[in-house]
Amino acid sequence: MKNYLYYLTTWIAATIVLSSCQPTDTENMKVREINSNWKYAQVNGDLSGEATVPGVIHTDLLNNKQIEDPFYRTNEKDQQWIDKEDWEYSTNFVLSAQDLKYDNMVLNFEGLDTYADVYLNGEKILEADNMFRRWEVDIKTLAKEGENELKIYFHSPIKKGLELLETADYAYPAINDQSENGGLGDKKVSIFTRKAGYHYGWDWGPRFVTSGIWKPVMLKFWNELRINNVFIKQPSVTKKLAKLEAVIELQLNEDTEVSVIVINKENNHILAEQKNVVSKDDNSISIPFEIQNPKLWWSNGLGDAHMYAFEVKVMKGNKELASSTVNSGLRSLKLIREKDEVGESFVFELNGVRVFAKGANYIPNDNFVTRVTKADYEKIIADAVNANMNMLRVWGGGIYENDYFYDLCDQNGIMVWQDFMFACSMYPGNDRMLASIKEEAKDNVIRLRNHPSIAVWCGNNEINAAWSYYSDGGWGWKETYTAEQREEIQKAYLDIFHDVLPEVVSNYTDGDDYWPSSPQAGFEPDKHAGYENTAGDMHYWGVWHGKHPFEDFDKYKARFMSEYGFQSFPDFETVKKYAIPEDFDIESEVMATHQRSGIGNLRIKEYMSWDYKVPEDFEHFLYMSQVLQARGVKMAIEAHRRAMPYCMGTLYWQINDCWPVASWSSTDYYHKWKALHYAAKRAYEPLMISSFLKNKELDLYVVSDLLEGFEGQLQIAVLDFEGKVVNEKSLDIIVGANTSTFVQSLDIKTLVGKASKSDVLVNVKLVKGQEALTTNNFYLVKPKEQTLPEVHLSTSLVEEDGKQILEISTDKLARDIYLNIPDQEVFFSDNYFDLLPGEKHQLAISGSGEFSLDKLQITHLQEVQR
Ligand code: BMA
Repeated sequence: MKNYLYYLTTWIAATIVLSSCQPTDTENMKVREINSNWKYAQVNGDLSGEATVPGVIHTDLLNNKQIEDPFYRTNEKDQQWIDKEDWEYSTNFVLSAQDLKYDNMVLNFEGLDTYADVYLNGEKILEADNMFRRWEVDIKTLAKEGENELKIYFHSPIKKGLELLETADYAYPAINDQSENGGLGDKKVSIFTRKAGYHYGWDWGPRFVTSGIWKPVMLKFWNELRINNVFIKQPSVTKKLAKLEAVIELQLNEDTEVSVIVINKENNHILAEQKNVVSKDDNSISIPFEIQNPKLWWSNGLGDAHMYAFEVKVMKGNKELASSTVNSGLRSLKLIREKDEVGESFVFELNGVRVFAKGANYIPNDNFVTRVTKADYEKIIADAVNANMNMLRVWGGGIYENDYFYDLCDQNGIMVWQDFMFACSMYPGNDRMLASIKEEAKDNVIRLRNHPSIAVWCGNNEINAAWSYYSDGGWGWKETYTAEQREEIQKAYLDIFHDVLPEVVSNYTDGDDYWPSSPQAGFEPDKHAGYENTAGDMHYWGVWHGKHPFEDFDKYKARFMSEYGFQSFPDFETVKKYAIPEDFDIESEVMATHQRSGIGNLRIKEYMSWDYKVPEDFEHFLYMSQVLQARGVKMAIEAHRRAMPYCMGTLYWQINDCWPVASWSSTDYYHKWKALHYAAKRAYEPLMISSFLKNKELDLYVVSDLLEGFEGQLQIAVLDFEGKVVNEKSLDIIVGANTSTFVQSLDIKTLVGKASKSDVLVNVKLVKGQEALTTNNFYLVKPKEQTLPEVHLSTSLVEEDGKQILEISTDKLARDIYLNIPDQEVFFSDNYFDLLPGEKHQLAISGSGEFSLDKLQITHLQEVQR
């Protein structure tokens, strides 16, 4: 992993703008990006300036110093006027006589956000209305030699939305659309526009409804033929043989005889060659081929995520007419839903292995995604890998991510649960909307289908549950509508999620799995998810929304836990970036602006008071909120893993943030790991010892993702906080392969003997032969019921193999040790850990500048709970 400083500085510089596809020039195809000399202008006002493309109006105004940093303090409130304006973007590009000689010339818009009228040399060539679509316009007849003028008129998405609301017969639910913050009262307009839902606000996000050219604009020229698309289908992949099929779609001027070659770029080996006569109307070529003993693509933890590069060349005689390279990994990956004694399984099977999915939900990395850099993407995926994850869910209220995101998931063995972009709202289902959704789905499915990481396509986030009756365990949205309206909204729902989307997945992928809504208790639309499902996936928000205690994570488990979580505040170092000392109170206006869940602060305080003393001090409160979040989510992850193979996946809400905010995230906007990310890394280790505390017993489990079982030993030591051994025992166990093994219920009275259970901890080690494989500590009472001793910590800093290693030890038990160097960008390879008396712990420090022990700040639970 590259060091944190590298990511941070690149992030701050934020100069590398990602292009969603890599244009390649070949002899026959010329690609030119139109990304320079763009200007923007306010249509009904005076603001104008140089524009960055790809970009959006907010970042252009910011770059030209016409607005302040949108994320600073309460600036968001003053910037709500921007989305009510129309904006015009324009540039000129020059075409040579040579350019005009090409038979074909198109303008490609990889993404326009959102209501955009495009004019070339004064003529309207496109009316775009869906942020998620790609557009291509033939400009052969309109383009001229010399200067060409390109103008894009962006209509205010809010004004357009209001017009659509006017014509609608009723309002639609959109619980996270912060219309009030946008000055619109209760007018929720987000649902009318195919645009990222979170732009309109969310319970972790601000409201910035952007406009702009958010993906590259390209000019493409070619002569007789071009490759529109290559799809490497994988009809059958086993260890011994991959049966594959390259499906190549061509676009050509006239019927032509071509030969097509498929090459394995790794060794330049020709995998297949086929002669075809292709016509203008029937231009798809299918070439079967095989690879013996293929190197398979595995998810993180199970093996290499091997990628193949397939080059396709279209030849006419000896002349290459077009070529294209597709990267893909060979694997069979299926969502297995089969009936069993308890219900129906929900498990991903990769190359015949039933994989327990470990990961998190993922949201866009910024409100202004065009400034997310390659380094940001690399960092977030590295953080997922580093935390032993193998799956991320690209959640439906954001965007279909950038190609680079999926490339990284491919390379790192991170499976992707891909939502279509629909979340927590009902949507109109008129013909225009359905047609737009269909094209959006096609564009994105075709763009992403070669990525081996894509594990499932999911219709939407939480809509099935939200729409259904209270009595069915739902949120009861339908109860507020008349029978007629209900029928109409329901029809739109079924059309989108049970007709249009599954049909696109089935027509344009190689049998990829589709799941209509997350969560759902079965495929059929009436299978609403509640708290008791024995089929499908589950979002468990009893902890947090329902005020259930953390212990209930063990009670409510389904076949796949695709959401659950708990909030925390960001690190103080992060807070200092958006707030000033007078704001340092969680109820201050600035801190409240950066906390978008109405119940957020209350919930954090209430849960904190159940398990800890609630500190008065601001910094201590931030720290405690992170320790609390980590404690809760760790309990959840362990409960879900203990429930293997009944439960086969756990994705907590959420790995990242789109701005600096109090939220459910485990890494913040600046990629700073919260206590939760460190806890998740431990809880997601392939081998994990876990326990569940009952009244009189401690149930011990060992969970293993390893594909082979083994014989080992559990060494159990009951220690007091000064390190004295109160009791010890050792158990011979057999650790099952790829499952959870219940070891024993330990009687607490026997375990602690004369000691008090509030004064001891249970340290358990898993040992195989002489090798210590993993360890975990368990406490028998809540933290606030413990009297933690005063501690003396010793630290030293050494350099080993060019790395700065911090060694830390303690005389007595120290809990939740948090290391920080104020005002310095540092990454500690471990943090927020417990240290046993006499234990020495080594961890690496990386980041900017010299590290000095004098500046090292150590916080621990006993200090904060005093
Ligand atoms: C789930 C998500 C998000 C939301 C989160 C926290 O419902 O799907 O909509 O941000 O919970 O409330």
